[in-house]
Amino acid sequence: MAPSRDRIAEPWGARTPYRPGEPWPVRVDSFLADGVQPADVDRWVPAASLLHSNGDAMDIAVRDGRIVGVRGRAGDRVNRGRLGPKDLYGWQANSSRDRLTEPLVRVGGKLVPTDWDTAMSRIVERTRELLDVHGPGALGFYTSGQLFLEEYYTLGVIAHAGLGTPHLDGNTRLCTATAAAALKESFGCDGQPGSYTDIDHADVIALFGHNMAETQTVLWSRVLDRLAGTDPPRLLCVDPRTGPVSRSAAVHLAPRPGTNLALMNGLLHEVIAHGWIDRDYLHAHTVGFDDLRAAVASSTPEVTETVCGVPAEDVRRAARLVGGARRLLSTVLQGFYQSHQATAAAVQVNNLHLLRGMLGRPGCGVLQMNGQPTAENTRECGANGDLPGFRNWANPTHIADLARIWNVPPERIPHHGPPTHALQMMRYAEQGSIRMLWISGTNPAVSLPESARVRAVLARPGLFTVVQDLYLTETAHLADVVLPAATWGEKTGTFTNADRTVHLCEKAVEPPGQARPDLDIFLDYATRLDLRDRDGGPLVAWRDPESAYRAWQRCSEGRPCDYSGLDHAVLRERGGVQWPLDTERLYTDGRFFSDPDTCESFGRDLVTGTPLGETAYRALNPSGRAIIRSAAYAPPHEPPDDEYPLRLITGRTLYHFHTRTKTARAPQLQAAAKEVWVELSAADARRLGIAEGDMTEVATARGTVRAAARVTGIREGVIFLPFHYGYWDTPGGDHPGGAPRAANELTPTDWDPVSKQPLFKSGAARLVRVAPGAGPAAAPTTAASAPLAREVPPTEGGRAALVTEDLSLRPGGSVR
Ligand SMILES: Nc1nc2c(c(=O)[nH]1)N[C@H]1C(S)=C(S)[C@@H](COP(=O)(O)OP(=O)(O)OC[C@H]3O[C@@H](n4cnc5c(=O)[nH]c(N)nc54)[C@H](O)[C@@H]3O)O[C@H]1N2
Ligand SMILES: Nc1nc2c(c(=O)[nH]1)N[C@H]1C(S)=C(S)[C@@H](COP(=O)(O)OP(=O)(O)OC[C@H]3O[C@@H](n4cnc5c(=O)[nH]c(N)nc54)[C@H](O)[C@@H]3O)O[C@H]1N2
Ligand SMILES: [Mo]
Repeated sequence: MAPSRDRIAEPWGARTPYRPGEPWPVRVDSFLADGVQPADVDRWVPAASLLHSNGDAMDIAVRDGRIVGVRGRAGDRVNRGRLGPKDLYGWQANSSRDRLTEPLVRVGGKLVPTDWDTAMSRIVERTRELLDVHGPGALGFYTSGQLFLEEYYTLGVIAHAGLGTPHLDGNTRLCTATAAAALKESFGCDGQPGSYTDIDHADVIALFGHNMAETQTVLWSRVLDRLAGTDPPRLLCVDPRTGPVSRSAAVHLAPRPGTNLALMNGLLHEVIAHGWIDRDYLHAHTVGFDDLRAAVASSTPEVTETVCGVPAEDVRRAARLVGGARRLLSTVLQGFYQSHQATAAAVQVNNLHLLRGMLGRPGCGVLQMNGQPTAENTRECGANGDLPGFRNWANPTHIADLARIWNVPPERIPHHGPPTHALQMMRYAEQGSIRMLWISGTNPAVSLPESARVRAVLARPGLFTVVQDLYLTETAHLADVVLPAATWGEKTGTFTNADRTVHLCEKAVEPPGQARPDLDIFLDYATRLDLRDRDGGPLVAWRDPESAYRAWQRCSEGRPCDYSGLDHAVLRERGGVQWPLDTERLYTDGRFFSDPDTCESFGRDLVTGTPLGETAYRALNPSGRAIIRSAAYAPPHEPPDDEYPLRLITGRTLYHFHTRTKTARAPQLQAAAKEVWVELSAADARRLGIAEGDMTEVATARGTVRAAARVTGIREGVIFLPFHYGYWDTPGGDHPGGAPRAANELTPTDWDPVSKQPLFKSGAARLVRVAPGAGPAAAPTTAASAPLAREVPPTEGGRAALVTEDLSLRPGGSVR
């Protein structure tokens, strides 16, 4: 019998140490429902995880037509059998009794059950009416980073080629818009340069605003296994909080929130001043170095200390670490992306690699991370507003190419300006020009900034809202039509993780009641609208996941994200495979997708976000080099003052996913982090007279939230709120007395000018104690929310959370 382990208490499982350049050993994690033995399982159905962007390959255990557990796939390049806590326990949410099983429509102010025909007819009638009277600009679509590639591609074709509306975006705007923008600015095109296998080779790994231990637990296990082996890498952690990442780091920089660009400029200043740069690489493969050198000339460690609140000596140590690396891997995530100079700061990480000539070789990679599982596909397929295949809306040849593939007139495809971003769509809905908003796979009433305003917009009588979800969420509650969707395990589709690994995720069981796959819903809409191409044929000519995928393969062919070699048969046989077929790393030859005729974007001004245009781009970069873009630091928009003296940041905990619609319905996960808390430093706790567990009120200019205090190692002057806890009861049933607890009651409507990603990680706040606590806060003790106080009981899952970890298998030995 393989050993078992409580993976709530020990989220990263057993160590399997390895040395640089060795393959990561296999460890197969599995978790089956109570009383079910492996021999009881009828079928194992191949899938991959949909609760983060790591793309962990797994098989779903099916018994009597029901999901009864999961097991990691040993042979897969991404996880080699490992699964994280959300993967292991999260599937239980599928069979929650409160799944939506029939469509709902609003009648006399109330949502009442109906049939599909009635619900779809309402949507189609409203669409036609709006098209006739107001044109396509009255229609908006707000989708997700959690559906499948086939679904995004279909929705994108409907919106762009069928209806002709520019108002299509994903919640990826809140998530990975900056990753895409930073890649476009530096390399001319989206597309992840690095590979997860860079962890196997790197001697220095730098994490910029990325709490990998909690948000990509399996990737963090890979790092831990390198750290436990011979010749371990050294880590740089840039995060105002402490946690497993900072504790494992050789250097931890805890900057003031919102000063990332100043910090990066300081690091680059040191790297350049010490000549830790690869002149040959710079000369052969880049443009813009002189501008960068000038831009960071005054960013000495002392200046950096003043702005960022990080000791000058630590800046020097960090610069020595990255400047002396032989194989440097960097990862970037929300600590950088959800800030006011997000793209400008993320681009400096790319610059660090360009300066050092560290790209396209084993161990030398940048991972401008994704967050959501399928965010990559939202971007590739153009459901984030961009055009599919990373095509450039400002390049008429790209538009003509798409028009040919879709067989529509080029003028049908909206391309007269940048696509409408999510917060702008909300603004149009508020002003009344968007009159129908179709929301799929996202819960904006909780996840968009300034919740009070979002609720008001979604509830506006003039706005017809469609919500397509699994549950009656806070958002669905405000809808005019609610469509019950099938989800992971109940439908087949393809998706791509943060390192370009594509997985086929197959249907294991039937969806509950009348719930339907998102693909079927979009196809039904296209059919009912009778969308046609220019020869009168059906615009959307595919009928199922397989034919939708083939259509996407044709659309992506010849573009950087070329799926043409990745047939379903290949994915079935091999598990995870990277695009383009078997390309471990992009840019191995120092050639980029940045040639003016190829590139996805002609670039933007990093300070204002203004598109720079083709002429300027051709002059700057005529021949496909990487672009070194620089920018001066500017202070955050809402600095602390007397009334709001603290800096509020928001984010995640290991056990929950976003608005918890799935994780609150998985008992082990919900029990591990039952209720909202606020993290503060010991110094602030003393000053404010707050003790562990005390009930506090957090206030900003937007609103207030009640949360129990957790005193942690966070930077003084900074407080942290997890954003998982909605304003409305979920089956967790744990909302205390109706006091607001959602982080986004507090956040501002504001965004990075280049990527248009909202600023969830800055803002001024006040914290006061309102009542003594009845015990410690319900915050996990295992990671960044670990208490300073020793008497807090550790977070454990007990018997119900025991997971089998099999270390006896070899890669290939257990693939299905
Ligand atoms: N457990 C779990 N895993 C998840 C998710 C989840 O909800 N739960 N969601 C997935 C998704 S969609 C995403 S986008 C990713 C997000 O993954 P991460 O980006 O790792 O998660 P966050 O908690 O949003 O933010 C990361 C860190 O940024 C730090 N930070 C805040 N402000 C600043 C700043 O100004 N500068 C710097 N340098 N750091 C700062 C915070 O202290 C925090 O530790 O996680 C994915 N994985
Ligand atoms: N304050 C603050 N706010 C944030 C962030 C932060 O760090 N701080 N992070 C931002 C980030 S990075 C992200 S990614 C967003 C996430 O924000 P959301 O996307 O709003 O959060 P989720 O809870 O994942 O919502 C996904 C919804 O889709 C449903 N769903 C799941 N699977 C399917 C399916 O197959 N089909 C359909 N139709 N529906 C499905 C779920 O039930 C759920 O209601 O939040 C953002 N908001
Ligand atoms: Mo995200």
